[in-house]
Amino acid sequence: MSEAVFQTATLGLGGNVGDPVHAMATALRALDARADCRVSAVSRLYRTPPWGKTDQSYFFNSCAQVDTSLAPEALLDVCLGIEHGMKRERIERWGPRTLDIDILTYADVSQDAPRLELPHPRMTDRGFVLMPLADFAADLLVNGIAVGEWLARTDVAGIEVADQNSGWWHVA
Ligand code: A4P
Ligand code: MG
Repeated sequence: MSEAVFQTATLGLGGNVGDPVHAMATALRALDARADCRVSAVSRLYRTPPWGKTDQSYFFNSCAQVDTSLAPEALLDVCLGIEHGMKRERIERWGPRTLDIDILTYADVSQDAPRLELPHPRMTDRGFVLMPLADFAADLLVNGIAVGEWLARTDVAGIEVADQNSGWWHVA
């Protein structure tokens, strides 16, 4: 039997309906419980002003690193399955949601397939992604530039740390 090869992916999680912190924590625990995924780093928990469509509630956001033997599209299927399990209602683009999981990066894969674009096309101009991601991956190169440098170029007004403890996802 051959050993599975594990790759490192990063995820962005967020939500602003119901109990998004519980939803994110449940999603991370579900991923970590799988034999083909291991959650190897989690950011602090952030409270962030709505981006894009601004007349909605504040979001909670976090990022995580996952070591996985799943191919990128299979990891997306797992994440979408978890989202649907949380009964997310997809009403409008950038609108309210209980849980959204984006695959930010997968190893050094770069692809623009519509079903899965990597790196995530909007991650480099979103403070609510870059700030949590920089907690554990400030040196990760995205499109040739480090996450910490992308963050320095980005507006982070109004973003607050809601929980300093990166173990929040074990208890929420
Ligand atoms: N898809 C393609 N590439 C990817 C990828 N790298 N990761 C496809 C995940 N999915 C990817 O996703 C629609 C489809 O995109 C998926 O089925 C997958 O095949 P979606 O999440 O339902 O799309 P969306 O959310 O309507 O649009 P978009 O642009 O993905 O929105 P985002 O980026 O998810 O942003 N403000 C704050 N403060 N915090 C937030 O978390 N989130 C959003 C939504 C807006 N404003 C926010 C926040
Ligand atoms: Mg999305």
